Amino acid sequence: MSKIQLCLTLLLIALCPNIVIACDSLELLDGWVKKPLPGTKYTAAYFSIKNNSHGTQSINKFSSDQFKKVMMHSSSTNSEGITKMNPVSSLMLLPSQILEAKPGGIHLMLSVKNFELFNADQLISFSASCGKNSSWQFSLPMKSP
Ligand SMILES: [Cu+2]
Repeated sequence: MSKIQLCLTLLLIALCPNIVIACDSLELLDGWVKKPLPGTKYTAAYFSIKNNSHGTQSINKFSSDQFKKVMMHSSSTNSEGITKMNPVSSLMLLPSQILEAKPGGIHLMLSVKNFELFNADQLISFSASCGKNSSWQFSLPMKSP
């Protein structure tokens, strides 16, 4: 690639607002983890995340050492009032968008290792992955439901 071609390519990347880039500029506004009840295998985490960048951000995985598994789910209620949860493969945030994960909607489903390990107000560390070599760490407090 010539120098001019390289410059043009870089310029194009800089000018294009909808290119998906790394996990940059994600800001946690709020969030919490529901303290698992004794004997339960799953609990959930909720949050508000803002994309402060000029590019679209896409989170394709969450993980936490304090849980066996972290899954992205969305809940929906049909016309008969039955609520179903479906796996979500990625969460997309447009520039300046605030993504709200809340009860009855998008949430993180957490598979519990041992409920006795948790105390109320304990901080749970998460890592969000936005593609190759790009991750973002944040923590959420645990609260009793
Ligand atoms: Cu779920």
